[in-house]
Amino acid sequence: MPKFSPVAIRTIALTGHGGSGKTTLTEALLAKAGAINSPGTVEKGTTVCDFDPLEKQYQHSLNAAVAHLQHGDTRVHLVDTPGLPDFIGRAIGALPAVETAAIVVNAQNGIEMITNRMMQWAKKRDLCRMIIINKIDAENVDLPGLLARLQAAFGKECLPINLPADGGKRVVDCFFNPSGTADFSSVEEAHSALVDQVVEVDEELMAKYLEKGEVAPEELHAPFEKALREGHLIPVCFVSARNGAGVAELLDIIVKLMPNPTEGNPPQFLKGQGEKAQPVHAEPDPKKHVLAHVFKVMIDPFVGKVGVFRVHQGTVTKDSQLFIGENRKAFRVSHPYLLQGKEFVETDALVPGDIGAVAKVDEVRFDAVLHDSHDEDHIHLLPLEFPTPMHSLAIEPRRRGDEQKISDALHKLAAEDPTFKIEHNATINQTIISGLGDLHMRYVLDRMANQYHVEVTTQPPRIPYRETITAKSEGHHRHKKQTGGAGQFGEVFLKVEPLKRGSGFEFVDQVKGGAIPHQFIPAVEKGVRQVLETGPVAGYPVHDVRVIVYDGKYHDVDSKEVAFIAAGKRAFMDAIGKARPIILEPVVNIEITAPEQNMGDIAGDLSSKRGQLSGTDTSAPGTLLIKGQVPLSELANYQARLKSVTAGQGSFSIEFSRYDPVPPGVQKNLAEQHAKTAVHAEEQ
Ligand SMILES: Nc1nc2c(ncn2[C@@H]2O[C@H](COP(=O)(O)OP(=O)(O)OP(=O)(O)O)[C@@H](O)[C@H]2O)c(=O)[nH]1
Ligand SMILES: [Mg+2]
Repeated sequence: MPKFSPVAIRTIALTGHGGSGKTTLTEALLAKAGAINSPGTVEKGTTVCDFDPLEKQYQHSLNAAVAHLQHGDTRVHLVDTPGLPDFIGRAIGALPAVETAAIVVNAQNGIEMITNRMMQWAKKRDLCRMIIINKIDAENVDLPGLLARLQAAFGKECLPINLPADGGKRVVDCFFNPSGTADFSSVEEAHSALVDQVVEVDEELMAKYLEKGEVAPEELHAPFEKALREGHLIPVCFVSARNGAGVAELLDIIVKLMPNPTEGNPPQFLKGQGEKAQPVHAEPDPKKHVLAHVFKVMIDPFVGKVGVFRVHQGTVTKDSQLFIGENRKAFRVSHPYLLQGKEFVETDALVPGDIGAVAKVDEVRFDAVLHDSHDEDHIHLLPLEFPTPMHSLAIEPRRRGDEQKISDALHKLAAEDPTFKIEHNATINQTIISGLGDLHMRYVLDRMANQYHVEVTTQPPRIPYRETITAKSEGHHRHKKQTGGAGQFGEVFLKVEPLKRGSGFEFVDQVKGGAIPHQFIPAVEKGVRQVLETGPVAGYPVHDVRVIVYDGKYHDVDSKEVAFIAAGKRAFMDAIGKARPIILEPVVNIEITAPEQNMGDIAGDLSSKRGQLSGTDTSAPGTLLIKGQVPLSELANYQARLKSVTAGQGSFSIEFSRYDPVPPGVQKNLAEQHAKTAVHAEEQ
């Protein structure tokens, strides 16, 4: 029998902006519960969760890490996630593993980019949310102001469950035993606000409350969970991970008030693909078939490939035979583990709510579903939405002959990281890697060097321009070649039409009466697709175009595949040339945090870079959050520029917004550059 039943388990992700103190808070919680002897620090590189050498070097979490503790009779799993925008893919990936997302807010910096995003992502995934305001010990923090800003940003359902007292040295409870004096606001008022909010989800209780003016605390539990589940309540609590204020209280809140696996909203599984996919509800019942989801894959130097998963249904034991997704061959678990950072703790059984790990299973991959029945085939999780990788580097091996090793290393890294993409451009024989930012790219290169011992040279970020057309037109080509005996013949007529931005490419076959025999249509499409890779204006990929092939001619003897590939290609080039082709560039949303007095300089700089401001907010006293949009190509060296304008105080993050046409001057430059390199390539 497992020691903990699902109702005695809490599974929580600590999320929030980089530097808000999630890893330090995990440390404080583990130490307070006695799971570790004393808390380590990020500065010394002694924390449970930042165990990777690169995490110690960067002093930031780079991947989700898992730890567990016991408080009373309850087991708590904590998932410490990265908060830097460059590594946010790993935090998003961990959301389906938990009932509760605790969004940690830095009391000094206030609401930051990832605070906003995480509140939205967690809501979209139907998670219960709580807000933890950390660093209440720090100098010059405006806690009442921050609470008001959180309520303005995320709604009146953000209600304090405790309040700071003695100038941030401790907290006073506003829910269980509301008495005492806080540094601001009133404990009684905070208590009634919470009760008022909770009873709103239960009509009977509300009637009773209105009549009697109070309700017993036990009666509040079920509606409290309902309010959390429905997003009708977002409890706010205060802590200092550094001096320990509010940490014991937070443990109590997690155990007494946060949902167990039977009280949360389970993630959405689907059976089958596309429109036929049917929803599958995982039930947190240890007796049912196993359904678990792998949200992290890591390579451990001692035990090899490790899959970290959350059990949503059934019980995983050492005798379990599990299938990975559609694989036909099951593997025997043998050693189910709990994780304490990098330590593997062997255990008998993992039940719904538990986070566990299996080692030495090569086929395990990020986002895989583990199950123990063929009936559960083709089950997958509702896909997660990740930010688009916008930062690209062209890489080349430093040593000849390393190509294969580099490709292997890159694919292993991509298998762990949903926001890292690899592309090989065959035309110019170049490998392009893309991720979420400079630091993400640096991390990939460091991992390649440290772990896989391959080094590469890099070219500056390549902007992923695209080409598209703005008008309908027609194209035609007759390919005819007579070389000695056998000839080549193929003729193609086609039309092109612009599609909505983001639709990609469509190929339509409207050839009537076998003017082009059926078996040659794929060849025509192949020829057309060759052009898509390197567009006619400046060699960038062509997007958002429909090609309709409607007529052609063939020859009984001389028509061959190659002839129709060539004809399709030329006909498409002919059509695009007449369809007013343009170059599109990526535009990003940018959020800049900087001291108020630098606002003028930052705004001036952005508008000189074709950028637009869309709004400003006060994130903390004296600090502004500036939002805008700017073409990605204008952000080269922005880190350095912002640093010099703000004397090192500013920071920024970007995310993809949309593709827009480039101004004519820019298009002319890009086309000229392309013409030059094309000539150069031909000369070689
Ligand atoms: N004054 C004060 N500093 C804190 C507190 N908690 C954390 N810090 C400091 O804040 C910095 C960032 O802490 P981390 O725990 O690494 O923050 P994080 O949220 O894990 O950051 P990422 O891993 O980048 O997302 C470190 O220098 C900590 O020592 C706190 O309660 N008070
Ligand atoms: Mg961290």
